[in-house]
Amino acid sequence: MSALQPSSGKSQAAPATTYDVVVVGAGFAGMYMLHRLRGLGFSVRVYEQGGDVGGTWYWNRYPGARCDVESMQYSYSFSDELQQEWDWSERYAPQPEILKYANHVADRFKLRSDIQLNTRVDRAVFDESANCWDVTTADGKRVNAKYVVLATGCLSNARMPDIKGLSEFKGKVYHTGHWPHEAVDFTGLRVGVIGTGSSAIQSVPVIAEQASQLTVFQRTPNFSIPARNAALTPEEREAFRAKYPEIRRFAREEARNGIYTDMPDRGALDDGDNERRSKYEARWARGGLTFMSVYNNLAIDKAANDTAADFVRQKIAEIVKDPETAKLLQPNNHPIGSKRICIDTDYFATFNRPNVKLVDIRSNPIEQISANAVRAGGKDYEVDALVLATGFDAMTGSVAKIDIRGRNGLTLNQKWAEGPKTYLGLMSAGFPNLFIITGPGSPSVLSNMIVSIEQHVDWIADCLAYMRNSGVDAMEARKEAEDKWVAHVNEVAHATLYPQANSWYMGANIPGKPQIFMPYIGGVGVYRQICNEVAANGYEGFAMEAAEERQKAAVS
Ligand code: NA7
Repeated sequence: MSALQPSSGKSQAAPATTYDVVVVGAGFAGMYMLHRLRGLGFSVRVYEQGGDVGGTWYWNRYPGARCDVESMQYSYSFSDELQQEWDWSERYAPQPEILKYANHVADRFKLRSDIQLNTRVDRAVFDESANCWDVTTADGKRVNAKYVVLATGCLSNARMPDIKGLSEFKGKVYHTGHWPHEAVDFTGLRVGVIGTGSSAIQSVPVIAEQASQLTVFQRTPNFSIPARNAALTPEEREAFRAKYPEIRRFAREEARNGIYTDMPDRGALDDGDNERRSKYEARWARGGLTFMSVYNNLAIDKAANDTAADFVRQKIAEIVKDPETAKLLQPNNHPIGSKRICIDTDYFATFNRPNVKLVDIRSNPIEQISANAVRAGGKDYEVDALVLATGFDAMTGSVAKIDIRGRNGLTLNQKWAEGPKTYLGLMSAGFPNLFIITGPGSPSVLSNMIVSIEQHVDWIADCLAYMRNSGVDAMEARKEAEDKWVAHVNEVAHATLYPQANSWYMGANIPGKPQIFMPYIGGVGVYRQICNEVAANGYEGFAMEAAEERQKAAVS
């Protein structure tokens, strides 16, 4: 008899439909996973809770939404035809274009027939007697799958803030991560934006152009670098395409964050003040996420980091005319880069507009929301519409929403109660044949996500082919290997300045969430090498159970 205990307590007949693999999510990870597995001849069903493919780009439709990685690099590399034929319009593609690209990929590789939209996976229970997963979707249907791959995304579980009176508000309330499909027009409205992370930093300048009055409620100021977005010319695209083999190789193997850029060979304190300043100026003028690559020690040496942080604080003071507002906008409680750096188009300059006001809710927290106002520091700020740019239950939030039960009925949520534990970010001990793409313990959100997605998908696909070819029925992370990896992830993180910020990397934005640095900060190149070596050594650290052994155990 199986050791699993369905929570309903009722015994159920096995589901009628069986797949080799169920993939949860049809974002960039789920789509490529499907493509690879199909190529290997596996039967696959992808369940997607959204009404179409695209994952995070399906949900995050807020004004000004763009990727913070340049389009030519934030794109699949697995098909040269695809990367040669797709024309990105701008240096940083806007959300509608990225969504169009996702749809193009789904059509071009004929993925749709195996993707079931509008279908949330609610539950996945491992059947130890059969070494397979019993998967239940929200419509109550059940299927069997030998393997489950969670391609649920890291920033996919939008988080509503717990603010008193929010439900009393009479105007429209929007969350940036769950934006309506129809156009939202703020013309003539008084709008309040709560939060000043990347989503707010991108949307505030756009909303300010429409709203009659925009009030931004800021708890923590963030570092932001100009995006310097611009249309891409055909010549620029061609130059990029010609260099694609080297750009992609570098992004995979050498860049820490999966982004092609020049590598720094010295630290910030190795240069004199003038030299350093001119390097920061050059990066500021160039714009973009690679600002942090100007020196090689900004993430590890506080004194070095301070030089970059001071430079950006000074820029904010130069841009923002009102000194008090400028001071409030200058980040001062975390090292630059210890939260994902934001990139913007005119964010700081927006506060020079007469219709934009910044309210510091660090010193005067929001007390409550009423029918038509946000009250902070005893003062009512009247608004007609509210935009919650309050972020996500990142990395683990979407996984946690699924009732996942592994060996002995243990749930993944129970296992991860004190923080996520994985081996290589790919599997968690006690949950055989369950893989996670860009999960906690892998470089994931610290990188160009598509680079990390492709690496994980390729590794998992190769692994499944290996299991099939070697007659392996179940694969599982060994606890010792997992413990060692979790310790390593922590050790590497604590050698940097990252844990000094109350970031969503640390789970710090969710009250009660264990504060553990979740992504692996060792760099995508190093990480890829580790994963490849593990595979080359016969999947070291993973237990493999052969089908024969299970059959023998079943008859004895
Ligand atoms: P973030 O970066 O998590 O930002 C959320 C913002 O919302 C941040 O400024 C928070 O302040 C603020 N926040 C959250 N809850 C509250 C409450 N209850 N009251 C007031 N303010 C609040 O999410 P984003 O969507 O902007 O960006 C996520 C990632 O997407 C980003 O890193 C890019 O990689 C793309 P806090 O900092 O917690 O004081």
